[in-house]
Amino acid sequence: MSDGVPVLWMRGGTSKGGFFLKDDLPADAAARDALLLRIMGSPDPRQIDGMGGADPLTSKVAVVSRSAREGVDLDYLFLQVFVDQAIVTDRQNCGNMLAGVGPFGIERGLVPAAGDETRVTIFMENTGQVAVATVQTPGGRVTYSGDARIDGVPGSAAPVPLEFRDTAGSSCGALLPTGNAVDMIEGVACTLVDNGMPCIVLKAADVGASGYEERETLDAAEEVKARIEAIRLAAGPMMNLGDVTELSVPKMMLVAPPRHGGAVTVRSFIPRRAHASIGVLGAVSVATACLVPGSPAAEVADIPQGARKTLSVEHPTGEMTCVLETDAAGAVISAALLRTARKLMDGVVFA
Ligand code: NQM
Repeated sequence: MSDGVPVLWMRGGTSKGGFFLKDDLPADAAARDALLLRIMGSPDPRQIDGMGGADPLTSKVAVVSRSAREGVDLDYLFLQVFVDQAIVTDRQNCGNMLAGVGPFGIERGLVPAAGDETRVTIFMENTGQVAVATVQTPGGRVTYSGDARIDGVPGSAAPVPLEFRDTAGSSCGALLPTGNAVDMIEGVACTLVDNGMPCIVLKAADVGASGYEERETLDAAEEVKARIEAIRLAAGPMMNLGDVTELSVPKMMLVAPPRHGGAVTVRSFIPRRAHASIGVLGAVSVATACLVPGSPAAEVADIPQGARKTLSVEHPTGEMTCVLETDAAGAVISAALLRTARKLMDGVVFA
């Protein structure tokens, strides 16, 4: 690999990382992961010898290929490269990096641009589900500039709307893997939920937080972090995830009543660091938990009427709007969110 590996470095939503063509990486997973650790500079809290930004949100990789599946354009494998441990995991998905996959596929010629907007259907290999991203392609080229704003990213950019269907039970086998709206774990009422991302949703007040803290305050709150990690380790097997000591799931979602006219306030841990905002599928899963009668999230949430619900999930740097479609029984059948993406660097990275 001394000749380097072609890569496009991109911001996807509120995350950032390397986008690789599958064929440019070793086929052997162990060799691929060793290479990615070198590229990111892990394990090292500063990632000084690599491209990672010393934050789980900027130590991410998308592996993309043309899909052989009927009606699908691209296959996307997300890899989380841990910052301070020599771990690369495919056991979670990432809806933020997903926002860069469509633009990347068009840039690399895997998907033809189709008019001013190109709908790209993406198979998410981590969870075996499909998403549709709409990419702005005026004149047949991807454009990254535009008027769309998302909280957690300065300025504006071209919109990349994302649509998800049938994400329930993506990693845990069922929306509520224990079959319960509430499980008592370590004395705390929790909803174990997976609507695209395995999450443990609990009231911030039940673990000694307010739910309105800044990210830095939560990262320094050792007692809160110890309590929620104990809950997470106990919940892993209950969520069909097994021993989650070295996994980046489930995510911890601390909820509180909304303060800015939204549906709910969330402080998420991913899982040991506080998130600067909130993950995409994490937000979908929390918003879904708000619709589960009797859950801690439902107790603090303000839910609009109607089958099509626009839920604003408040987070440390603003809000994320999730549009959820529900069926006659009130189950969530699809989710739509707005993201943006930006091409930062196209070149060759050395390991
Ligand atoms: O939940 C961070 C992110 C994510 C994941 C994390 C994400 C999602 O913000 O879909 O986007 O939870 O590890 O990129």
